Amino acid sequence: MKKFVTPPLPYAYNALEPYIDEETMKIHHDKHHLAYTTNFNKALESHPELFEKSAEDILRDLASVPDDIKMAVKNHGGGHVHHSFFWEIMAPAGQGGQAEGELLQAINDAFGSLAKFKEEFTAAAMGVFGSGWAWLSVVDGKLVIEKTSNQDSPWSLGHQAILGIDVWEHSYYLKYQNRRAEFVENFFNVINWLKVAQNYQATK
Ligand code: MN3
Repeated sequence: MKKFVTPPLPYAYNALEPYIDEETMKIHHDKHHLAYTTNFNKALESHPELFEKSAEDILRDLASVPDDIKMAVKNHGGGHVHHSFFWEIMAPAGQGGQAEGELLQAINDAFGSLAKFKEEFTAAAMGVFGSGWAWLSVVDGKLVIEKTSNQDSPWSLGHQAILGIDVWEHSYYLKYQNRRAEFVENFFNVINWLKVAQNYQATK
């Protein structure tokens, strides 16, 4: 039977230093993400036909997931999909390129400027109460910033996330303790804009 696997990081654990530290990346990927994937698989064991779908498609059609596993799929399937996505939209500082071309145009159209986008995205990330994510998503062809709690998913809303930041404390606490603002500020140094641009093109 097919099972979902935790994809390896596309760079070394220490590749995002000094902005995101090696120890955090190890625990975040090897422990937290792995636990989501393991528990997602466990939840699906009683309904193995769901292994035929992609994890993203399962989240997109959460309504059709049987009630007895719906909550586990939402939490752990969400955790698995979100983290797989998150590793990809980051890159070592200086290697992720810049927002440019059509993506930059869309950001300017939606938010006025890249600086304004950064401001609004930061406010959203800071505004997540407790654990959750802030996202840059395409909704009805337009870029929007949104927040989700826990592992609730833009995929389940029919939205197409192109960038996201994990603001669960496990994402930053070792290095930044309670200073989420500093973590969010530093996250901008490791955004993989090349990947975000690909994600944006894929929504068309
Ligand atoms: Mn996380």
